Amino acid sequence: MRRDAEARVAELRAQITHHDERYYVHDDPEIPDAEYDKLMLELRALETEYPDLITSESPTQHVSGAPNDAFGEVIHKVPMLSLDNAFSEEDVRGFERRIHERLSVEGELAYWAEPKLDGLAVTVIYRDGKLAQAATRGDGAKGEDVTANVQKVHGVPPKLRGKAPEVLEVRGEVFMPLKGFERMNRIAREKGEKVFVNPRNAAAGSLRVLDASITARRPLQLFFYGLGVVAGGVVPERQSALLKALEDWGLPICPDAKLVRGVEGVLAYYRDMGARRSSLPYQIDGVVYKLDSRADQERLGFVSRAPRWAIAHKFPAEEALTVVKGIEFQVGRTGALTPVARLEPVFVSGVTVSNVTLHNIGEVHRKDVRVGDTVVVRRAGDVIPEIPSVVLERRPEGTHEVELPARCPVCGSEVLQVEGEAVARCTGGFTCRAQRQEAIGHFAGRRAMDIEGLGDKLIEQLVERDLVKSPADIYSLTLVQLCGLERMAEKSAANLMQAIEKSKSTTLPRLLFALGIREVGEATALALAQNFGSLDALLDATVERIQQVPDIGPIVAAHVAAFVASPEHRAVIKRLREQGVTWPDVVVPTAASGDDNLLGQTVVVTGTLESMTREEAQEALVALGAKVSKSVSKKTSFVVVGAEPGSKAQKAEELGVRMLDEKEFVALLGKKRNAGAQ
Ligand code: 9MJ
Repeated sequence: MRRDAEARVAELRAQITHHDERYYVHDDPEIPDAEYDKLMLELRALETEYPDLITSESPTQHVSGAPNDAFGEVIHKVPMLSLDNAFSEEDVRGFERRIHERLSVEGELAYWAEPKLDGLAVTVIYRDGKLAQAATRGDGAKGEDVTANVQKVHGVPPKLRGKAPEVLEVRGEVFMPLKGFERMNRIAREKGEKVFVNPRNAAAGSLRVLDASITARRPLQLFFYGLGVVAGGVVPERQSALLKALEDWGLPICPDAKLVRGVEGVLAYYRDMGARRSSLPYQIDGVVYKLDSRADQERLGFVSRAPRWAIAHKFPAEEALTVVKGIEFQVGRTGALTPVARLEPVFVSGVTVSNVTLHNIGEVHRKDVRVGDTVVVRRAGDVIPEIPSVVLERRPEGTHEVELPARCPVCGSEVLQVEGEAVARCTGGFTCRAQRQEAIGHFAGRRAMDIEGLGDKLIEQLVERDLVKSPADIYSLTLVQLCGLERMAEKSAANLMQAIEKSKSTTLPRLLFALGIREVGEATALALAQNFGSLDALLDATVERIQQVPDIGPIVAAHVAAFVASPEHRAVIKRLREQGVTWPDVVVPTAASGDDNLLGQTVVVTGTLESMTREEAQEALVALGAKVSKSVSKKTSFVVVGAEPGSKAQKAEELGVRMLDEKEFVALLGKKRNAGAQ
């Protein structure tokens, strides 16, 4: 047993030392922080069980990060420590219990709670109010001189305001706000330069550069949160007051920190920040609690590498490692082949992830993801999981680069990738079952024909059994056919028949959108409807005429022209008509209709209408060429006000925007519709 432990301890120390070097020296870690934390936890557990195995060189006993020789060396007079981690509520309760025991106090204590920024710790010395020196944490005892770089960080004052101590050493975290990180990576990607895997590495890699003009061009920020040496003056006794003093001297501090009471207070803060985490402008990996009384902080002191009076309460990991079991290609509505990585299921950020989309073949090659690879899986907030990188060091022997299949995995048709386009497509069109299924799902969707109850599972069966080959087939389905489907009771079949019947009466913009013409979304469908007025006019249009529609460029125009020219699609439209699908024509402005039409007018509908739902009112307006908006502004042409209107009517009143009641509105609709029919 002991033998095993000894060997494992040596192995863990070697691994941790390797990962420390990747993280602290090269700013280029191989594994997510949570994986590193696991190694550290295991080492700590073994050292607790076998205390005689502890040596002063163990990574548990010191702060990692040997300084890089290229920078000048700075000795920290007050060591720069790291923080102990809490991963559960129990850990936090243990932390607070130990504080009470050591201080022999009862009752609630006050804590300063702040976000734990994911960046690079630095210390900055102000002498006589002027920025004199800045350094990285390094190994905690000595760091790198980054004075020139820190001077270039946005918001770091060269001089302090007011009367600060003669020597004031302040500590904080340099980080890169998310917006800046995304912008910087986008530019780097466009130029074909190296992109950073996360904001922390981007911050570290932007600060630890010998040419400070590079730092100046990077969107860095610094929040201060603590002290080093102080001489020739006093600072407040409480952590909360200290932060206020730093702010008064002009130093940037985190706006999301606050004073809380007792263990319930810190846990409430944790939950609150957890909920806000994905909407914060910067990346955090947890929160930090610090005892508010600095006199008590001093009484508690430190253990090995961390203070006893502070703890970092980590959030669930947003990144984890797993293995790619396969890479498959899914076929979408327009035939686009999307590579999807099938993963060994892994728990990240509160959910189990087993599939991750890789968007297109170019992305697979850029990241060089292969079957058998160990990859980082990332899921931030409610965002769709992604694979930011591959752990190349763990690639097994004999892997192959992923190749684009020559034939569609669903129908066997040829796959084509147009030069200069990221997406490869199956050329099977409606003969491809996958495309058919997706096209019918789109057609039935809420924003298209809105056939309630016709979901993916049902469509899958209908297509599989060849009951529906094109959208028009939906309208010849019978009750008997529907009842024969799996998990379909008579009642739901009858409801579905009703929903199908109801969808027959639609609008031209909805129909155009539902047809699934490539590149034609709702806005383009509306523009086409408003410009051509009727489907027949569009069916007769040339590509040049289509391109005259505002906001429609040559590519979209070519897709629309190809669609209306295709005999297959014309047949579908003919059959839709034969089955009783109808849509009124849309009023097209003419010189004669002048001011009398609604084209281009912006209308808001508010309150409850008696003769129609708000959605119906909005659709009627759109069919007449109006733009429907959700909020009232000076640009609003008029507001339709139903019963019990809210603040929108009030706003219209204030702005002097014209208001119509339901009667006036119905009269207006009648007049316009008649005008359109002439
Ligand atoms: C971060 N990373 O945001 C500390 N930290 O305090 C905050 N780090 C810290 N405090 C003492 N907010 C050592 C490190």
